[in-house]
Amino acid sequence: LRIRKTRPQLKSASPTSFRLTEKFILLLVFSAFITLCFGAIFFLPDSSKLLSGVFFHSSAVETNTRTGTDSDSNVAVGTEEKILTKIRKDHEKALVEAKDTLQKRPDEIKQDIQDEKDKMMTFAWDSYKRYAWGSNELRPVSKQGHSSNLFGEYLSPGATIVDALDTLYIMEMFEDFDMATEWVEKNLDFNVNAEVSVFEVNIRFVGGLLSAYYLSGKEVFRRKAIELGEKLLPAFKTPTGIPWALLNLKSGIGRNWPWASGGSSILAEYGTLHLEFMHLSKLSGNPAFAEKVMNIRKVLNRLDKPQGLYPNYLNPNSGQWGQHHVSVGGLGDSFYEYLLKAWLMSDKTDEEGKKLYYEALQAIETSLIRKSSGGLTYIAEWKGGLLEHKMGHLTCFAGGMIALGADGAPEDKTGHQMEQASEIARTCHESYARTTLKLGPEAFRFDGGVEAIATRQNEKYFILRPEVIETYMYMWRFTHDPKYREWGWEAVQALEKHCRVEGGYSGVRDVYASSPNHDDVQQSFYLAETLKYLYLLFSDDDHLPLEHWVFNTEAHPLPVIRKEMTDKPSQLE
Ligand code: DMJ
Repeated sequence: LRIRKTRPQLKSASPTSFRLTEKFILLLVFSAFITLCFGAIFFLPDSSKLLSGVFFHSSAVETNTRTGTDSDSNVAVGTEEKILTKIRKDHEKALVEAKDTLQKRPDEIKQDIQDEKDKMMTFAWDSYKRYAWGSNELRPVSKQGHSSNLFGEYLSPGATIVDALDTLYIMEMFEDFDMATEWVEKNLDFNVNAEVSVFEVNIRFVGGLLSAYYLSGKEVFRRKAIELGEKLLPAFKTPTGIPWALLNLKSGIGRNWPWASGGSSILAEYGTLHLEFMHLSKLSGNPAFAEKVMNIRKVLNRLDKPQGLYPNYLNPNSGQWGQHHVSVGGLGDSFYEYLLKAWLMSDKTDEEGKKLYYEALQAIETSLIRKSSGGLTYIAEWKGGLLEHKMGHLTCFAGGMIALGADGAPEDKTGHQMEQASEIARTCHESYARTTLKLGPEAFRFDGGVEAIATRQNEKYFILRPEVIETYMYMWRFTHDPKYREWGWEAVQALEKHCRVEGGYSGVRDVYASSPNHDDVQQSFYLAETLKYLYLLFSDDDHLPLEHWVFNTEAHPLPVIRKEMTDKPSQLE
């Protein structure tokens, strides 16, 4: 009704209904106005003319500025020079202000990401809930569940649920945390005839359950973690006690990956059980867990290490090294991380862990760390005495690890190690910056005329891995250099632009392509690690302080075990 009433009123005011004399007067007023505007330009001072040049492109101003020969023009030039100087000054001031804003930016970024993290985690989690609830992972393009056989096809899956528990809690998404808890109570069952990867189940499931217990105090997580830990114990039934890589949870029969050198177990797998198993002993009162991992140390201590390095392959029957392939990336990485963290998590009482870590780091520095001709520090791989000048995305976690250990470094090496950590962070940032999508390749090389660039097609993919952001998070905590938050923000933008699809976040097949080709997998570690480290990068330092919490290799926080600590989570700071 209101519309009908209004419309006729508008119509009656329309200019088409003016009489001829009124039209004529209007025309006169309008042309007088236009004449005044143009006239004003001629009478305006020079400074305004210069400005008007912006709109009208005054060629007169340009000519005078360039020649400045006759006296009249000299006056104009003098005036214009003043104006130009002022403009230059204003410009400089603006630049300084812009720089200031850049300094301030991390705070603004912090706000952005505090908003964004909710959006990112909520979107990743909601998509999983909607399309893949109960499956291991989500296929965000085809919008369905994905059963990665890393966890065993029949193990009641839900890897994303268990991996994301602590992130939900830390980000205060409590309704979702409760929903995930209920799923664990009702569905997470280990009495299944399934062959699983001991390493993956330990870092994602045992680690995820332990963290959820320590954060929330809910008994179900403690019970399930111990139950699962007990299921893994048969993996250690080998002549040396070095565990099998794969284990059938029902029969307790283990074996190694068929592709591993001469039936070997893998350094990064058997060497990444220590933190979780120490906590399992603490929580269960059963010393067996701690004994198993301490025995691994004993076996390693007896062996000769080529140039002080640890080969990736070790035969669990003979106790001898397999192929002499050394890597701080895939197959080796988290073994080194767990030596350092074993010491830190023991309230710095595990002196052996400390010694082994710093010795290993020294050997890595001597034999694997190199600087490219363009000045980028990288960690190469070692194959039978020959260096392969390649660094994996996985290896980028080492920046954070070296920074974390720098404080306790022997022989005044703290500064040196911090420098090394920041150089590695820079190199890994470069590996992102030198791509089209601004996301890092799986591996990048420093040979054949390239630096920090993937040259092989099968090394150009990005699967939402966390290691580079993990290093930014540690570097930020130890230096508060704003560039780490800037770099983290760049990663957020790239993830949003290229990995976000309708049904969640997806990896991409080629980071150098002009547009993303999605791999259709939202990895569970994206929620466990990538989004958590991003969140912590923009949180205050007292949010999960590093003096009290040690992150397992899947970013599940475990408390430092104080000598006087009981197993009650309420006693944690
Ligand atoms: C994670 O499962 C862990 O960080 C592991 O140590 C290595 N790689 C993935 C993520 O890239």
